Amino acid sequence: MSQDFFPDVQGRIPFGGIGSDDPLAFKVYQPDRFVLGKPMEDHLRIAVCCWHSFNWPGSDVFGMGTFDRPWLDPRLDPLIAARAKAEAAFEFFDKLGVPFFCFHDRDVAPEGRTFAESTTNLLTMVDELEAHMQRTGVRLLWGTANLFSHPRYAAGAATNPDPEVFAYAAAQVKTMLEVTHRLGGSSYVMWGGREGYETLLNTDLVREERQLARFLGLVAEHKRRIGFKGTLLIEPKPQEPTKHQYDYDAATVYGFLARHDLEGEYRVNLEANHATLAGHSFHHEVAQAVALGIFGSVDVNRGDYQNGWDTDQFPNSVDELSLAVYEILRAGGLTDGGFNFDAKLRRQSVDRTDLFHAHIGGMDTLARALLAAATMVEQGEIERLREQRYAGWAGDLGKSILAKDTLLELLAGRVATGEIDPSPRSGRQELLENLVNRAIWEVDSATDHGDTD
Ligand code: XUL
Ligand code: CO
Repeated sequence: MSQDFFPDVQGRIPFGGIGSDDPLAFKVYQPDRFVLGKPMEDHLRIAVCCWHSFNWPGSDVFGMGTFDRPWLDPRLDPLIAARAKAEAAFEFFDKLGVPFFCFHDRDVAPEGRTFAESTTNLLTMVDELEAHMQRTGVRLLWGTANLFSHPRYAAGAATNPDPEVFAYAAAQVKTMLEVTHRLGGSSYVMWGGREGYETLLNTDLVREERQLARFLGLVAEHKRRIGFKGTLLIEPKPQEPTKHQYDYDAATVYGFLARHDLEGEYRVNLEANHATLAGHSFHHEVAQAVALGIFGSVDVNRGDYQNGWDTDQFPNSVDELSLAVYEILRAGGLTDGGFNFDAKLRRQSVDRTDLFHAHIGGMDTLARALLAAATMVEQGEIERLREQRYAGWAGDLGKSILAKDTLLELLAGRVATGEIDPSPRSGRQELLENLVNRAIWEVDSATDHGDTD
């Protein structure tokens, strides 16, 4: 008989519609609502993360944990605590009604005194997770190894100056990749937590890049060896905790993959707050990854425009998210990726029920962004204007340039005679921005009237 860790919520969070004043009901998210021919749930593939939501006590660099999390009580035996944590997590996933979860090895099982003991702890807990997954139907979106918390990783994992640390990290990833495979995970994530530097004075950039490439090559090889069919994902981030992280952004990751013959082996897991830390919009990162053919999955959250670190707040801007979701829909939608809430509560949100408020708000925001993006796709006007802007390239001149059928001399000759004499044309940015707003507002009015299609 499992404990009731979330007594404020009895049963599944219901759909209440936009008119509902029940804070514990969805306003927009309806898993089985059809959008562009498939259920909302299959478009969004939402996951809850175990680290922020179940393994973090609400501590920060200035203070201790603030949250009411009985399963994190340090006086408990570590494995009893881990079992209680798994029970709490699955009770939450089930009540929230999400199809997926994500975890690091260290989120679900305590680190032992030796590697062998850590692995035994992990495999014991994987048995428990498997039973919870079977009981609730909640699936694994992705697994990952924590290669950044333990002091051995202070100078990085794959990029560590000590090859023994490389080997230790390799052993940890091997185990977690196999665990992810066993649990039927859709993909496997590599976030290079400390794969970067604190000072260039002690750093050999050439060596560290080679080490990282070798590590990723070994992981790809092991994936094939064990027959794991999921996608390997690199999660870009420009800095924090290191001063500079090598997987800076989607374009940097792509260049790295191309340089090391790893194209086709990895895609990216893009996180909204990592994009903004890199000086990009999340929209930019998604569009860039799609353009490079490496878009994979999303860690959905938001940053704070007034400060420069990874605040990992729950997303609440439909305006921003609908642009990113629009790019994903244009690219054909998510395949084995998903939207993982890599987001955490504020430290003052001490009640366990705050976890529900945070996820319900995030899921409603995502659902509305999906409806707005689907409206933009259905109306087709933005796409039509984009295509029209490049129409010249479908003509003889454009075709001959791209077909390498011309020379600078020939082009110059036609310009010199006045045959080619271009005139400026509007980029129509404001018109396009208005079309986006119209789509967002149309969603408002549909949901205002309690439409549940
Ligand atoms: C850290 C971060 C990680 C990865 C998984 O910024 O996003 O939680 O998502 O290791
Ligand atoms: Co993340």
